[in-house]
Amino acid sequence: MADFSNKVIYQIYPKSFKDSNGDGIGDIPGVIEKLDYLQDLGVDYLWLTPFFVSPQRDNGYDVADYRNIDPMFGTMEDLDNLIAEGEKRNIGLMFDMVFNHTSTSHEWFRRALAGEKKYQDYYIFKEGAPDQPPTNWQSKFGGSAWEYVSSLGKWYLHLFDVTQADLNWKNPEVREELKEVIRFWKAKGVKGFRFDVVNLISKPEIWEDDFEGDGRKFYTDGPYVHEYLKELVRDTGIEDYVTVGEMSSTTLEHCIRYSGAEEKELSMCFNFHHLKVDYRGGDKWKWELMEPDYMELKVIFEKWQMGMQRGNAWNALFWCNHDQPRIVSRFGNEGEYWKESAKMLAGMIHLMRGTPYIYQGEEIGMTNPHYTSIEQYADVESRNYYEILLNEGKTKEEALEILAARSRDNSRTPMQWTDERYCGFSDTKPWIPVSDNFEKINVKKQKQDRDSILEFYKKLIMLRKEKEVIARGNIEFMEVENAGVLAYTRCLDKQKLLVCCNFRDVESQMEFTQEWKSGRKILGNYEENHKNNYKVLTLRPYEIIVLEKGEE
Ligand code: TEU
Ligand code: CA
Repeated sequence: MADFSNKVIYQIYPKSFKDSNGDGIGDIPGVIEKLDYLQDLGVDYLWLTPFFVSPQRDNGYDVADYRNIDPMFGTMEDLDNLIAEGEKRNIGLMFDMVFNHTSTSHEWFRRALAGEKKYQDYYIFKEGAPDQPPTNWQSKFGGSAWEYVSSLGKWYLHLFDVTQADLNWKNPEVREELKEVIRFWKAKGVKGFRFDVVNLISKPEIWEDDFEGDGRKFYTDGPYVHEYLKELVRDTGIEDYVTVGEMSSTTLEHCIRYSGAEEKELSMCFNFHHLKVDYRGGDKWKWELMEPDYMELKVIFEKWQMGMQRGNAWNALFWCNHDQPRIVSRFGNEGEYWKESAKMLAGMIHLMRGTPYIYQGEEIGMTNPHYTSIEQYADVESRNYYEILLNEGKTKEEALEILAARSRDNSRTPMQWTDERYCGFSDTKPWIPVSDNFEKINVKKQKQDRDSILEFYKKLIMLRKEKEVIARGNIEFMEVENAGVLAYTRCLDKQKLLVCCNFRDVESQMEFTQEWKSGRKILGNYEENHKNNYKVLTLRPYEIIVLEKGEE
């Protein structure tokens, strides 16, 4: 497997990145317009979320044609142009393969509904009475995971929206079809692939009810998932491409196999355990407000970083993506310590062992948009759960307060380029409302500020290129009593770094060891030097300090 340890990947949600033709919807020509900005930032790959033909029920994760671009995003020529212009800037493209399910508008599903047995076997259809779903499993977007088709007298499985029918990976014809999709985009010059919820593709042999949860225990990291991944990678020759799997509700053991250097499955994987420390209860219920448990966060980081290191496997490092609220609103501070906390969170994750991902707008500290009415929300998951919360007896205000913290739309608002109307994203009203703070938080303002969050991200990316210890060094966590302080070292030969992060909005102390007396500060988010007596290090609110000890 190739080494992507010193690379940085930037995630673009095209619908909200830049609108080039004034229809209020981001598009591929808009991405091309911003390639110089991305080259200046210093990123190596661009992961674009799906722009394929889709009814947009789940904003493109409901694919109706894997080989064609949806006209709302542009033309195939625009795509060829993006790949070519990216190449000129040494930026590779990573496309998002949604292979667990297709849209019910896909030709395959339409032919299945028309009664063609071949295409019914592309999906998971089960005989059954109209009032008796095959299992009691729940969709991740609420409601039953089964939909009855009366014309066929059968149910079909949809782990997500009812318009997203799960594919039958047991069928070799399905696996062959999907390999052809990879070969098609490989031939076009695509350099990497993200595989959407790829650890859900292997369904169980026996279909049974789940009396403790929503059914995920039966299909998550399923019986043949590793075989399917090995076959897909081998038969399409993408062992040395940059590949990342989104692993929903997975385990460390499986992630060591998914991204193990010898396994020849994927280059790395996303897991989400660190983004559930503010979720409560079974299956980690998302739709309830809870303060983040920072002690649990530290435990999770240590378990996964050390476990993946021992397993010779590779992490995708991230806080943000198109499904998660903005991290500075979630684990940082939107007010007095907005800049410090955004920088601290960035440094914490970028200096760990793995390949870091930057989600559009994270590099300028974009926050949640603070929507106040359900009409502002577009996301199918959010709108479904708004109704579920009301049906559970929550008031509209309570439900809206939960959505304002949890909704996936928090990260899907237009990228804030300038302080002009519609934040420089478009010259017409965007498909989703702009965040209420775009005049204060935008690229144009931060490009003129040497102390900006944007400049801090550039420094982090440069450090990763300059210092091999960041890309390839071993990681070790320091025992720190204080629940609000996370500290770890990175070592490679004689190079050593110490990274100390204060999660708190108050001063926090951590024990300091004599060996770091000679440490040189190479990165921080406060100007003046920190006070320390080399026994106790005092960290200011949301302070990050990075010390280096070189050859001695
Ligand atoms: O996400 C899968 C997934 O696990 C998330 O949807 C998660 O369940 C939810 O957002 C947390 O509440 C992938 C894509 O990233 C997401 O955008 C798609 O909606 C989903 O798969 C279905 O394709
Ligand atoms: Ca457009």
